[in-house]
Amino acid sequence: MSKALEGIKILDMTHVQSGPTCTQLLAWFGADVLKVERPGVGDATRGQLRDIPDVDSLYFTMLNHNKRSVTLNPKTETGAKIFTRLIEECDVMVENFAPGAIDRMGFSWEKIQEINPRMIYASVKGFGPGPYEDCKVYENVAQCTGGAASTTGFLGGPPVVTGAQIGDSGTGLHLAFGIVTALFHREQSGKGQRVECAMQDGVLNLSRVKLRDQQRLAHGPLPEYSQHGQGIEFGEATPRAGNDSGGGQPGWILKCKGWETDPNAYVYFITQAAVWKNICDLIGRPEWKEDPGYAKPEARLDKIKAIFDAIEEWTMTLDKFDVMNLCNPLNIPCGPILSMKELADEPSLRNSGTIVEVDHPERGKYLTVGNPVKLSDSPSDVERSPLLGEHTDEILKTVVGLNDEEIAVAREEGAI
Ligand code: CAO
Repeated sequence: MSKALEGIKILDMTHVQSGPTCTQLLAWFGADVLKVERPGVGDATRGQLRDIPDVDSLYFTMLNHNKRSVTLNPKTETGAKIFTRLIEECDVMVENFAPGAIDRMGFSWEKIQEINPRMIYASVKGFGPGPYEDCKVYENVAQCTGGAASTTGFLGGPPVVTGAQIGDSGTGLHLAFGIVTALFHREQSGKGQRVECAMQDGVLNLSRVKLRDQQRLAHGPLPEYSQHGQGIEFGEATPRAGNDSGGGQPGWILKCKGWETDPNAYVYFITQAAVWKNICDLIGRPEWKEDPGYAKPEARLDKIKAIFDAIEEWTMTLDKFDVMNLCNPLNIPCGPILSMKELADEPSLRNSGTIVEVDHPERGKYLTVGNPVKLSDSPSDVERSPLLGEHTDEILKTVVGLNDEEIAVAREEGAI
């Protein structure tokens, strides 16, 4: 079986998280990703959040699997020549430097097109065109400016950012989709094009149900928000909704047995209308099945908090996995709150390749995520991240076409 993106060469100028997420995904699918790093320095994340002295951090390794590393400074004369050759040879160039950094290296989009009209040039920036287009942006800035933070947290409390890296990894995923789309388009047009993803746009795309609710507010209160049932008025903007479900089926996080000492002894429970009768029987409230105050979803809306309190009385008597095991056969949607420890130890995630163990020459064995997208005919294996400049000579010889003497000169000049 061949890899889906075999034969595609990526000139990877990415660093930190958003861009590397994108190119790692393309590498998992079989693209040959050449990660260009500053000589002697490399991607800053190699040295950030280190757990072992002088060894590439997990932050770096978990974002740069299946890539080859070449050190190169395109700002030197020889470096610029080598970089030009790489642009000629590659199909896609990806970067997520601060706005203008690639232009300052002397490689504008116009110049890149001139060198290779088939090149797809993909960038992540914090913002699209507008007042903030020149700003540098990190994950939480994107979560805050993209609408996620204003709608996350509990009513009356401050905005909250989420641990899921929707600004960085989320935008990287959007970018990968844009690149593959542009590659598909190139098949017909023969031409490359520019692909741009702003982190603010990516976060807003993922927060769209909250923009939906913003517009619904113009027509009255949002009955499925539990604040409505508690008689709390809505303001002008979509409020923070705690653990309310983002959709039409009410849900909440409920305590399970052991919650007093285990911070993750909780379950997400959804009172899906279609299985209401099953829920009533399961929690010992069979009278709610026919009671006009509870039987229909609309009748329950002003009692959501009290209903979840009653369900919680039941879940608190059970282990979170027992809740799931009892609900599943009755088609009641729910999910235990799984800690990172529980996920790391979960055999089914190891079997599916969603969590994999990788061996690294300097750090030894560690866990990482595998490709979450599974293709039936194109497997993707996870290979360890490269050491800084591990493939410099190999790439300069086989892709750029330099000989040993030329490589030695480039090294002496500090170009590689
Ligand atoms: N050789 C020589 N110089 C290199 C180089 C190389 N191989 N690779 C990068 N550089 C230089 C760049 O040319 C740039 O120099 P100038 O500013 O003089 O032009 C500099 O290194 C790095 O640029 P930067 O401003 O992007 O880096 P930073 O650490 O200051 O900022 C970040 C980091 C992430 C805030 C910024 O890159 C950014 O806003 N990126 C876009 C948004 C994004 O992706 N954010 C998510 C990051 S993940 O949390």
